[in-house]
Order: sequence, then C-alpha cells, then structure tokens
Amino acid sequence: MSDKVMKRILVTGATGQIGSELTIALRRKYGRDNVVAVGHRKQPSETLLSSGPYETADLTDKASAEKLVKKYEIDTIYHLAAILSATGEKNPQQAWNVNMGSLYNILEIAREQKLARLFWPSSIAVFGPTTPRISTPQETVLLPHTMYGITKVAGELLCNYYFIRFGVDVRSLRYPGIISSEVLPGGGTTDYAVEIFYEAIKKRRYTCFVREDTVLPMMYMPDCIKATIDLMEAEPSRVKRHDSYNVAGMSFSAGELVAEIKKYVPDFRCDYKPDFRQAIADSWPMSIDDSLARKEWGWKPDYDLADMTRDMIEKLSKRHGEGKL
Ligand code: AKB
Repeated sequence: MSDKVMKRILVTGATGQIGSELTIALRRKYGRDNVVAVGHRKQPSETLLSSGPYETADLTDKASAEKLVKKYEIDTIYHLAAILSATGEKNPQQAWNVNMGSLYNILEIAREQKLARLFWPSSIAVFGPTTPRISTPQETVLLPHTMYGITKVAGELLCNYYFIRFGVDVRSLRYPGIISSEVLPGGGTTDYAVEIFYEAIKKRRYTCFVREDTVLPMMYMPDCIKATIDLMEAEPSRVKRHDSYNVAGMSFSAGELVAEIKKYVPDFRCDYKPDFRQAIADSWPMSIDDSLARKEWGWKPDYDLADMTRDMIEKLSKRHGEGKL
C-alpha cells in the first residue's frame, strides 16, 4: 500500500472541534473538491459548507460510509467521529457502540477498498490511574477507568492488527486536550481549557469543573493539525508504530492557565467547582514523553502556554470581545 498516494480524502467528525479545522487545512493543501467533510447530527458551519463537499452519514452503518467512499473515489480517510470522555461516562454503552462500531466499519472499508492511508485519533485517555503520570512513556500500563479510554485502547489494538494482518496503513496519535478558537469541543474532560477563554472574554468570570491544581497535557490547534498531517505525509519507513504515538504540546494547571489569561484580562475571576470530570482528569497523565514521535517522524510543537494564550485571546477578542482588550 505504501506506493499509493493520497488524492481524495474523507474527513469524518468534520463538524467537531478538530474536524472542522482539519478539513479546511486539508482543503487548502489538497484542493477544495478533494476533501469531503462528513458530519452527522451537528449543523456544519458556513465555512465548512462553502469550502467544499459536505455529506451526512451514520458511520455505525457500514453501507452509508461505503457509499461515500465509492461516490467520491476516496483513497484516504481521517476518521475523527467519536464520543468523548465525559459524554461517554454518561452513556458508556453508546460510547462503545459508536466509537468501536464506526472504527471497525472504517477499518473494514480501508481493507476492502485498499485505501492508501487511514488516520484515527487515540488519546491520553488510554492511560489510567496506575500509569506513571509524569512524562508518561510511549510503552506503559494501559488500564483506563473510562469507557472512552477503553475504546481508545481497543481501537489502538485493532488498528495495529489491521496493519499487521491486512497491510492497512493506519496511523494514529494519542491527542492530549486540544485548545482552539473556531469550534467549541463537546463532551470532553479537557473542555475547560477552551471554555475558559470564551468566558474570560465574554463575561470575565468562569466556573471551572476541575480543581485549580489539576495539571493535564494540552496542545494548541495549529500544532494538532501539523502533527496529524505530518504523520500522514511521513514516508512509510519513518512510521514504525501503527497502534498510536504519544505527542505532547504543553502541560499546565488550571490555576496557571488562569494566571496567564489574567495578563490580558486583569479583572478575570475563576472559581473552582469540581464535578465528576475531576476523577477522570486525576486518572490521566500530567505530562507526556513524546520522544519516539520526535525521533521517528520529526514531531516538534511550536506553541507553549504563553504563545497559545496570546493567540487565543487575540482571536477571540476580535470575534467576541468588546474592543477593550
Ligand atoms: C477528552 O477530554 O475526552 C478529549 C481527550 C483528551 O481525548 N479531549
């Protein structure tokens, strides 16, 4: 499969936080008509609709995904559609069915249609409370306590199996929390690190659902897009893992994020009211060792906490601010 090139791309979960920006980045790179966005229930943005083809499909139904792959002569899929950690804990049965059902269907389509390449995101949620939490290694204990994390561990194993057994060139990253300014995330444990910016700009107040001292690994969207596309474009000889790669951007506590935002919004006030998501956050790593991704295919993030905060405040205050910042 390594001699194939990526020309016609399908992005599932295209209305989501990552999908909406990744689709636009791929359209800029490969041409608007070569990147098909697929959503399900959520309304697509005007930008997504006007910048290239858009379709809706329920990916737990293999036939509807297959129809799109044939209609657009797809050779590459970025399969981002999933239920995240917090929503997954409210309905674990649905999280299993959607996350595993859709991944299995997409892997089967990749095998049958001999697709050139497939991207599927894993997550820091593969780790659990017995995993070392500081500089979490690539190879370590994978015993998550969330259904979302369980679908990510099972998904990594399934991806690796399809590579070994059927030669499907599937590639994956263990995304940390992703911070972005275009589309809000939905249903994740790391969502506070995005919501806080919107509330700081609009209301100068935020009630954070994790404790002030909660430290999690995060990444700014431009780095997330760079990591994803770089991995997918890397020469096959440089991609030795087909389960998933650790990748890191930055790590900070909720309190450190508040202090950074206050440099731009001095009257911003954050209160802390931890809910059920605190236990999920406490079971995840605080920082990630991504040295393998750096060594094998040249991963290196561009943004730290200060750069990311400056950029987020600038973008959001243009859109939502009162011109005071
Ligand atoms: C979540 O919080 O569920 C996601 C993730 C870290 O995978 N953002």
